[in-house]
Amino acid sequence: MINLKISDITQEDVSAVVNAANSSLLGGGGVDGAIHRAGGSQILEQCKEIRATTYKDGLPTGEAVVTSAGDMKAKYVIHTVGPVYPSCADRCEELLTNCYVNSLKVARKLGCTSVSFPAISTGIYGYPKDKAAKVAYKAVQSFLETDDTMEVNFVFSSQASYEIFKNSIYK
Ligand code: AR6
Repeated sequence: MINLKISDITQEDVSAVVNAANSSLLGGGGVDGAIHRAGGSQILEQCKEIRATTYKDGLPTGEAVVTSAGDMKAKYVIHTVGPVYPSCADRCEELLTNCYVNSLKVARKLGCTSVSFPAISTGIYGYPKDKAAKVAYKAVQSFLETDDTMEVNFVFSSQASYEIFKNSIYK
């Protein structure tokens, strides 16, 4: 099931919230800053551990890793790195698709029943919201064809972003 909603992603009561991180995994602005502030220092500690072990050179664009969600209601944070637009060039769609699919694969492995996504790359990373909406929706819809037990929420911080997404996916 796919839901669209206007909310602050840090308040989601779901198995996992997805973070629009950067490859350093050490925090930033936007959703990333909000998640680290709401979840507390546990998240950063676990991100540092991932950097010290599995991803010494940083998390590549399109990949996903998990930490706990600290003080948030969610159980997990799945961190993924969206493509930077337009320097992603002819790989923008592929890389943004990877973010959604790899995050959902991590969620499935963890036994998550509900996952909330922000509109990855559509803030600081500059991906046009209408184009990103089509890619995001298609990626999630195809994934759910193989796993229809998962509830996936697209969470928007404003009515305007919500409207752009809703209007783009049906075109
Ligand atoms: N809940 C839901 N959506 C939000 C929230 C929130 N609390 N806050 C912002 N948005 P962005 P990116 C929307 O910039 O483009 C960070 O510095 C926002 O309006 O968070 O992938 C990272 O460390 C926008 O539509 O992520 C990276 O360096 C969308 O979420 C970089 O930003 C994503 O905006 C990643 O940039």
